[in-house]
Amino acid sequence: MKALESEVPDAHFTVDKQNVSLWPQEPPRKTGPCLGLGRCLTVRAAVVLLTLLLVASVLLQAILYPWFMGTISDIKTSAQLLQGRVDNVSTLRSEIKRNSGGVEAAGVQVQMVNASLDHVHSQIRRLETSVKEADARLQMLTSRWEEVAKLNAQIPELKRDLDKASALNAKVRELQSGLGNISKMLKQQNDILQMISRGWKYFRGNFYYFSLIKKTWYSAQQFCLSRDSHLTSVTSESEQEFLYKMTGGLTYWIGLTKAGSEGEWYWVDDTPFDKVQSTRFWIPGEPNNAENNEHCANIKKSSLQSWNDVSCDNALLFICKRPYVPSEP
Ligand code: 2F8
Ligand code: CA
Repeated sequence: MKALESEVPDAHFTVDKQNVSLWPQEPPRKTGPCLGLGRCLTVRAAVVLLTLLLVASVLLQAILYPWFMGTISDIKTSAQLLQGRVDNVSTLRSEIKRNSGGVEAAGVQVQMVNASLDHVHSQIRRLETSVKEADARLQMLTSRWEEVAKLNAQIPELKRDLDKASALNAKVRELQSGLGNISKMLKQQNDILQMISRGWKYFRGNFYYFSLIKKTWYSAQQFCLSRDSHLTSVTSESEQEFLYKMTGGLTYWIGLTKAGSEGEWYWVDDTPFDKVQSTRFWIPGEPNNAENNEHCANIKKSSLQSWNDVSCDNALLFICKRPYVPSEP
């Protein structure tokens, strides 16, 4: 090896535009031939090859480096984009995880909303049914309303008819009342006529019976009682006048007595005896209770002053009196 180093000087090379030259430390003399032909070729070939390799390397570097660097840059960019997307995916995943609970809750709420919607839907159907029914009823009411409107239109005429009917009804009631009164009067007249046909006289609400036979005062009262009456009382001047005019001058028992009392006059039909008002009906000087035995009174004269007291045992004509009580219809 040392021998070779000593024999071969350090190689230097230059590259110009057309040639690649390889020479020792001291450029060889061009005039000197290679020491050995084979070795020289080999060296030259090696030099050429190395040169070519170097050139190729330089060219490759010159060409491929930008491409390579661009590719790396693209790869970096892609990697950065990918990293960004991975980050986005991670963010999205965490958000999805975070929102999964919300999604589940939202799902439950959606189910609830769906249930509510079903309920609302069924209610809407029911409402639709109700609306249809209401519509049918409304139509029915409308038709009835029209009927009512027609009837309302007839109201004025009906009111006039009603007024006429009311007036007629009032007249009918008036006539009925009149008829009732007439019927009542006819009934009363019939009652009076029946009593008159049996010999009774009628005067201002009372019937009077003027006997045809004579009796003692007590027997006469018993007879009157058997005819739902009493010996007559006299309570007014008109009644007194009626009675004395009917006697025709004959003497009749009346229902005035003091028998059984302590000297006080009383009416046998329980009418209160007005001593003062009755004074005008006595014959002047009467009652004198002649022989201390005159305890019953009669109508002796045909005048306002017609009463006389006599013994109750005398037999005289007598007058019965019965109040007229209209019978029920
Ligand atoms: O003068 C009055 C007197 O007249 C009669 O008696 C005489 C009467 N008696 C009879 O009628 C029975 C009395 O009563 C009367 O007071
Ligand atoms: Ca007398």
